[in-house]
Amino acid sequence: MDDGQSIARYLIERLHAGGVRHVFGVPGDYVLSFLHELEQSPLQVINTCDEQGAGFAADAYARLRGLGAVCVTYCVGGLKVANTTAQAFAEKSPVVVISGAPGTGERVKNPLLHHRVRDFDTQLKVFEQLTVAATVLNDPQTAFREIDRVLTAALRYKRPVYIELPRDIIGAPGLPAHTPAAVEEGSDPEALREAVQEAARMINAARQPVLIAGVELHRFGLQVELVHLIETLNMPTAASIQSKSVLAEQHPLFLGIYEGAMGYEDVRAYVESSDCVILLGAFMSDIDLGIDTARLDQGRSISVTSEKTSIRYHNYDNIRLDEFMSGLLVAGIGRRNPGTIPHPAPPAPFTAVHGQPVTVRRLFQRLNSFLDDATVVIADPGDAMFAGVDLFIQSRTEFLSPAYYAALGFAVPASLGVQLANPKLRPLVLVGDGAFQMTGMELSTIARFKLNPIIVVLNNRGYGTERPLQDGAFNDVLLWRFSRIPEILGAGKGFDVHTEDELDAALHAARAYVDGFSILDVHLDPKDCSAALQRMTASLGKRVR
Ligand SMILES: Cc1ncc(C[n+]2csc(CCOP(=O)(O)OP(=O)(O)O)c2C)c(N)n1
Ligand SMILES: [Mg+2]
Repeated sequence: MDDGQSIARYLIERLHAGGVRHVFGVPGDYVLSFLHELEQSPLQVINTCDEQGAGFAADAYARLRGLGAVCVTYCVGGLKVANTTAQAFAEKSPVVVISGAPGTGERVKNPLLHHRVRDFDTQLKVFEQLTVAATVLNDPQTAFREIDRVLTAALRYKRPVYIELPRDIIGAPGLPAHTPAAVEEGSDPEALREAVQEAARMINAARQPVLIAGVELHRFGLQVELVHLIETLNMPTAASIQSKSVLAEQHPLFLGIYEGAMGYEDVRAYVESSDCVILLGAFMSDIDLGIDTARLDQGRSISVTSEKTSIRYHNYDNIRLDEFMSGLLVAGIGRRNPGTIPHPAPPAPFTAVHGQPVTVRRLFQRLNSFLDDATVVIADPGDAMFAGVDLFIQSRTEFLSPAYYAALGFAVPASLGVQLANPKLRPLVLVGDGAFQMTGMELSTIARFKLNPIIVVLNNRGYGTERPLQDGAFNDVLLWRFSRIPEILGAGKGFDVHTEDELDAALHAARAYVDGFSILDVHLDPKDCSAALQRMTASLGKRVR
């Protein structure tokens, strides 16, 4: 590394080393000089219509590539990504939030510089709550070490971090001859050995052990290791809504999605009658637990995440999930013979009925046969997500959804992040009409960068998920002509879909059209919803009223 390298260049170099190739954001005067540095670098700036779109795109990018970055200006931009950063924190997505800021020299005498809220550190304080590590690079002596510290935390915990760049500092050289800090941090070997042995004893003694594969297996890229482990042990395995697609759903050991009484009864019964539930990388949220209907007993559970390991009622420190998994392989666990286990039924073939209005159930039946290995399903947290949970995910198809934090408006900008993270993938975006009205304008960014996701708008004329809980005019939205958005943008193709045969034709045409995005306006009865949403609102409705 060159002596005298600037703080901006070092940050860019470390992002690049972490796998980042695109930085999403919106410019502003406090961050212009950093954006200029980015433009001179191998990283590409993807400027979006709105910062929230940039934040969601970076979140999806990070979920696929292991690190993402969003770059915004001070407060007016930064505070707009507070929500997307909160989601990245809650759902374990390592996004680096980079914000420009007034220069240190500009702050003396405490002037009322534009974009300032209360104090100069107001935005920092907000992001300290939303990230695992936050820093202001206001000292060239410590800047490189600070960059190493926060990036290491993002990779270690798969959570967002915050880096504030006072604009008069970023061109300054950091300490010469700095060596980047190592990221790898192994388990405590004694703790690992004892935890693995205890787990092995418990599994061997169990009548019906079962594994729940959690979202961290996706974030840490441990899917291949998971398959190896369950095939070696012959262990029946469920996923949660958050981790859907972590295991191919046609795998013979796959039980289905476990979500308490919200999911399928045979999966619930199998998991809840187990005397040893092995949770790997699973953070079970209320939605994952079927809004309090799940019955998982800590006294018969082994739970290992990157943050915490517990076996029954006691905890171990400093255990890495990947090392625990490889430990189990050689711990003398007897191969199981689970006999007949629940398994999701493969989708029924779909034949379009001419002139038949599309229903949610039939839409998803049709979408099942649309998925292939190059598809990433991105579901927004309305009925798109609930119905999407019942999609049958074959082999390596990815399913992305903010199933825990559940911020509406994720899916369209996420497709921007996904396709830049991996251009071989073609996103299938499932989004409600309400959610589309929040962030759908990022189609404009998608058009500018010539990407080609297929957007399916579930148009039920409003906030359908809310209607069964408490209906009112506040759940209505204006009926947009979604299929005509390509006319405004001068790009893409639109399809107006009322019937099953129109749906079929539109999906065929969308798949064949690869030069831009497609948007399908799928008209649904406002009272129609998926079976999964009916199960969810039946549980949640009791809480709301
Ligand atoms: C940012 C945000 N605001 C509000 C909510 C609360 N909310 C959850 S579902 C929903 C309705 C979504 O409507 P739409 O996108 O049309 O999907 P639908 O429920 O009709 O399938 C709302 C408002 C939320 N989850 N996120
Ligand atoms: Mg809707």
